[in-house]
Amino acid sequence: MKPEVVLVGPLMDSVMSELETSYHVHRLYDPLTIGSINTEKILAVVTDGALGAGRSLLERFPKLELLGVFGVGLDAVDLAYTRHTGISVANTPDVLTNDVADLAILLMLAVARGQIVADRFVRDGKWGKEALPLAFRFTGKEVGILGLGRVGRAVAKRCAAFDCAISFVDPFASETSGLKRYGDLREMAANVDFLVVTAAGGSETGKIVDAEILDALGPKGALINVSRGSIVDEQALVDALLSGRLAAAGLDVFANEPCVPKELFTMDQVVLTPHRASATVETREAMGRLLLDNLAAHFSGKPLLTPVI
Ligand code: 8YV
Repeated sequence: MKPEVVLVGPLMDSVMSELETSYHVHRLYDPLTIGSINTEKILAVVTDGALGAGRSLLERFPKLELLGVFGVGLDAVDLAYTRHTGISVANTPDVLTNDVADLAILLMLAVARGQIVADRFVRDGKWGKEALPLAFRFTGKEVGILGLGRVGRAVAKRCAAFDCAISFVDPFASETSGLKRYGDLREMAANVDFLVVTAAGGSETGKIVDAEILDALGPKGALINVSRGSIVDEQALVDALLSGRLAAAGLDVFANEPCVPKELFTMDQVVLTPHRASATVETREAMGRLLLDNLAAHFSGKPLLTPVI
């Protein structure tokens, strides 16, 4: 008999078909079948980084053994509950690191070089008729990284190739290979051109990038966020951009996805992407493989490949 698994939200087709080959899959998001789930039989829940799994969801399945997360972020997972009840948790770290760091670089370059405006200028037929304002250089700029985990380090490595001066804030980082450490986020923000948010989301980092930090980053500074919208006070960000107290922003994540503050839509100094940092074919396939391999390991009595402790 196939183990019974609940899926919190849809996954890519290739993962879905392999999942359905090995498991009896119940879709929590399908109103037609949701009522027929025998909660006593569910042994695993599969979710993603954005949807996570809160206590009210996990509590519905008394025999739950495993939570598989298609993503690295665990801020939407009730880890206190999983630890307390002995539910194993596996996520998909490492395989997405490079793509997330690539997007951070893309956003910095797009912001500095005015890429979105330049593209629109050509498409609108303005080339040869109007002047396009000069952009700004990225090479050699000061980049401050908030959160020197896997993604933060990958961003630092890429910035080094652009001859940037790199600093970071991360009280837990050891082995920082010559990067400049700041103990205080405000102080770092005041000394960099780009503040890149790569810290994990969650209660400890909620809105730590607030009006004071944005003011320190200042009218020549840009905020880049590829981690979680919850880390930034979004209203303070909108206000700072509107008033020119902050120069620009490149944002992949938002406080209340998929809702984006509408004020940002008309700002040429802002580049927006819809939480797509890991959304490449290669990375999403690798994330799917890791998720499936973790499930297979669990149900064959082997250790998880990427357990969350
Ligand atoms: C994914 C993410 O977009 O890994 C994470 O924590 O937020 C992203 O990689 C997400 O898990 C898929 O919805």
